[in-house]
Amino acid sequence: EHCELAPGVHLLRGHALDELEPLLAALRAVIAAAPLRFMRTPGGRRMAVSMTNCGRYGWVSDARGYRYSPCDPLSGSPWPALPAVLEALAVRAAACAGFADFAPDACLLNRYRPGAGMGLHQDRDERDFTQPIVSISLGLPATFLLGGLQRSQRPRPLRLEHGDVLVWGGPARLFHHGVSPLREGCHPRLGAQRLNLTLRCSGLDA
Ligand code: MD3
Ligand code: FE
Repeated sequence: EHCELAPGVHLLRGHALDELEPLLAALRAVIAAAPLRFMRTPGGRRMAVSMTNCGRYGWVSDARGYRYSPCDPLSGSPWPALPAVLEALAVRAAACAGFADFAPDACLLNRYRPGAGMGLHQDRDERDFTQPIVSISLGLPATFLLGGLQRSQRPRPLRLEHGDVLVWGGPARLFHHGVSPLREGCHPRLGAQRLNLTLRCSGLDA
């Protein structure tokens, strides 16, 4: 099932389910090498969502600001490689949505526990806004908030479920978005959590 929610926002329901077990095995290996951790905002507050990365670059936040880094600050080592199963899934989803040459070099892995959410924001730490972003949702469902270019635009709630893949680019690339606090629950495969993978092209190698 494929629908365009707004120009440039494509929802591919259940797209991540075909290769779920290889995907989960790959994520387990990523988390073993680069553990999930609560980063701090530049203002010093602990984020509600725990995060890690894989791929050539990882998104990090600390007192120095938000940026992409080739190394995990916890270990000083490069982030784990982007698993082939994950890259293939993201490239295929982007192509389905009309973005033929998606070349992700960064994957942020977010883990939401019940009660955790993400405030309305734009993804603008990348250098290349011509490339789309692909987001994969696993585990407990979440209410995603889809806003517009203007922060003042009232966001539209959208339920994202286990296996859903969202691609956004073009006119939607800089839309505001957020995630409502996760409801309590226990997913049969993933337990009391939601995992979100966000694949991006940082543009750092350009
Ligand atoms: C933007 N993560 O890590 S990704 C982030 O579910 C982040 O963990 C959220 O925002 C998460 O920066 C959401 C999905 C997403 C989906 C649709 C969008 C972001 C979007 C549509 C327009 C703009
Ligand atoms: Fe975002």
